[in-house]
Amino acid sequence: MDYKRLLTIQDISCVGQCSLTVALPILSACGLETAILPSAVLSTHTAGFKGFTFRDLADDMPSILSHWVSENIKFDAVYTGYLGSINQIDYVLDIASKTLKEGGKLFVDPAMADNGKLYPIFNDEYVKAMVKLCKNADYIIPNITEACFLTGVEYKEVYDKAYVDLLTKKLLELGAKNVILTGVSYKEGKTGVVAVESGNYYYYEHDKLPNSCHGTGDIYSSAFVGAYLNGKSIYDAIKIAADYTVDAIRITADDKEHWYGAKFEPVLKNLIEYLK
Ligand code: PXL
Repeated sequence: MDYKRLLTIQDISCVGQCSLTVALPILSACGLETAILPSAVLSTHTAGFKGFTFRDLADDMPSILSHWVSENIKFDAVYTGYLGSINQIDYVLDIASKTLKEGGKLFVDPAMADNGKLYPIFNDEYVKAMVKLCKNADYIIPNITEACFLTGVEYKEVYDKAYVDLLTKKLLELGAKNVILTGVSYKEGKTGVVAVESGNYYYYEHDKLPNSCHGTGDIYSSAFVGAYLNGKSIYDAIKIAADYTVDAIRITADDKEHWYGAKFEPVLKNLIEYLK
């Protein structure tokens, strides 16, 4: 059996169902050996909790990398999410170049913005650094807001296919080899995902639920990477990740207390089923 080993680099938000606390269980459910490199430790995520703690772990990255190099540790893929500080970008590029096996893939979710705004703590300098990381990626997985920040295209809530084509074209011009653009909605009650892989264009449209949850970008990207590394085609991988994310949002809908994340755990069994 093909058993792949992946490294994911993103923060530990101790509470809040995002980043590593989401990526690790999802990637494990996808049957992948998942090594982690925490980019930062926060008491909670930054979207709605007040007074969160933040410890940047960038300074640990060079010595972790040199240890891995001395042990000849290699990965089939590296998948990055929320990083948290500008000086991590060069370290992350160095880690990917020294630990990816030949033919290994770099997946970058430029987790930094949503609904037209950057997350707290990020600024234009961070966006520039993220552009540099995206340039080197095999797959980037931005939402529409992140795509706008990366390309300088004006953010719009209502748009047509020409606008989405402009975004994907500009993202590819940055240097990313393939693009997965999430949250692409052309009609009321529907949303979807665009993929451009090796010049081929795909769109998977699905229901847009009335509620939205924090952390669904991380659920989506983790499930996409997991499905893709299971050998699914790009279209099947964007579809499986979307169906699974919708399942998690759906079961969270009626719970007003659960405002900080999506209940992705009870539907992990659906993801495993979709992968069969
Ligand atoms: O889900 C993205 C994310 C990840 N990590 C932290 C965040 C957020 C979104 O706000 O605050 C710390």
